[in-house]
Amino acid sequence: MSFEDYSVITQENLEDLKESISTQDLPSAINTIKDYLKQQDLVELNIGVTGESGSGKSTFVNAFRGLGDEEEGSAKTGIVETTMEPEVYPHPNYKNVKVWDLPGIGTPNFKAHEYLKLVQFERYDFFIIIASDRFKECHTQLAKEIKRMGKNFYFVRSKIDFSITAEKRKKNFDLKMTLDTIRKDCENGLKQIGIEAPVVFLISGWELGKYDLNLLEERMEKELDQHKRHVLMLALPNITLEINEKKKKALEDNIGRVAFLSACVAAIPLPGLSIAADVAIIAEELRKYYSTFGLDDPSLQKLCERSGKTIEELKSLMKSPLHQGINPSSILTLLGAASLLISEDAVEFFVSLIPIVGTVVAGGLSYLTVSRLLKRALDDIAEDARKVLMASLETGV
Ligand SMILES: Nc1nc2c(ncn2[C@@H]2O[C@H](COP(=O)(O)OP(=O)(O)O)[C@@H](O)[C@H]2O)c(=O)[nH]1
Ligand SMILES: [Mg+2]
Repeated sequence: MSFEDYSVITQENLEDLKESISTQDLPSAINTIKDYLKQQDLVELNIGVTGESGSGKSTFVNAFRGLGDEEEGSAKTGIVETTMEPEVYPHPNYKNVKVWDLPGIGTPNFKAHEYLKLVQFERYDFFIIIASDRFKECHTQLAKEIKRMGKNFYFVRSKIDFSITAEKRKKNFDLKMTLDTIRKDCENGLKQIGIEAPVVFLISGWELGKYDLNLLEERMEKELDQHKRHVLMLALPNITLEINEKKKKALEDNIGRVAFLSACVAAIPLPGLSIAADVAIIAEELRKYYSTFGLDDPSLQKLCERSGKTIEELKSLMKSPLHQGINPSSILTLLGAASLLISEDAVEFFVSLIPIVGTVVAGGLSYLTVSRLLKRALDDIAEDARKVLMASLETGV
C-alpha cells in the first residue's frame, strides 16, 4: 500500500470545510470545525512499532489488536526476524488506527536516521519503541532521532513476565520493587537524552490483563482525539488564510474609493472639515473590516461563549491597533499623530486643533496615506482573525 492511501484528510474534506466556513461568521465557523472533528473517519492515526529484533514487536502488535499470535490476520511472531518491510495492521476497535509492525533495529552498525528513512518515518504519527531487556544504546539513538524529526514515541518494556520469572529465583523477590526497577531503568535512559517526562509502559504479551496494557490503550484513545484535532489545526491555517484572502480582496477593492473620497474632501477649503471627515471615513471603513472578520465586540462576545476564552484573552492575541475601540484618537494613533492628542473627544475636537496641527493635517490626508493606512489595517485584522480562530479551537473541542 502506498503512502497516499494513508493521507489524513482528503482534499475533498478540506474543500467542504472551506466552503462551509467561508460563508459563516467566526463563531459559527468554530462550531462547524468542532463538528468536523467529531467525525470519526476524518483522520487516521498511524503508529509505528519499532525495537530490536525479537523484542516482541509483532507479539505486541497482535496483543494491541486483541489477537492471539496464531489467529487469522495476526502478525507473524517467532524466533527469527520475519519483518523486512513495514507491515500494516488495522485496529479492529478503532477503525482509524493503523498499527505498523516495523523491521527490527539494533544490528551492529545500526544508524537511527537511515532506519527511519527506510521505514518512511513521515508516515507515522508516533512510534512505540519496544525493549525486552535493558535500555540500550540503540534505544537512545532511536529515541533521539525520533525526537529530532519532531515526532513522539511511547516506550514499551515487553516480556515483563520473563523478567519476573528470572527475578523470582532470588530470595528477597518483591514484585513491586522489580517492576519499579525496570521502569526506572527505562525512564532514566530516556531522561538522559532530555526527555522530561518519559512515558514507559510495562507489558507482557503472555499476560495481557496484567501490567500496563490497559493504560497504554487509554492513552491511545486520548492520543487519537488529540491527533484528530492536531491534524485539523495543521490544515486550518491554510484554510483560513485562503478565506481571509478572499475577504481581504473584496475589502481591498473598496480602499481606492475611500481614499479618493478622502482626497476629494481635502479639496474643500473649509478649515478642519477635511481631517474630521477623513477620520470619520476611515473609522467607518475600519469598523467594516472588524465586522467582516468577526472581530467586532458582539462577534467576539459570541466567540467567547462558545470557546470558553475571555474577551481579554482573545484581544491580547490581536495586534491590529484598533481592537480596543475605533475612535478619532485611536485613528490618529494609527496615523502616527499620537503626539498631537490632548483629549479623546469626538470629531469636533479636531476642528479645535486645527491652529496647532494645521500645517500637518488641515489639508486632509492624502490619497496615498489613507490607502496605505487601510491596507495595513486590513492585513493586521485578517491576521488577527486567524489567530483568534486558532486560539478558540485550542480549548474544549
Ligand atoms: N515470555 C514472553 N515472550 C514473548 C513476549 N513477547 C514476545 N515473546 C516471544 O519473543 C519472541 C519474539 O517475538 P516477536 O513478537 O516475533 O518479536 P519481533 O521480532 O520484535 O517481532 C517470540 O518467540 C515471542 O513468542 C512476552 O511478552 N513474554
Ligand atoms: Mg516481528
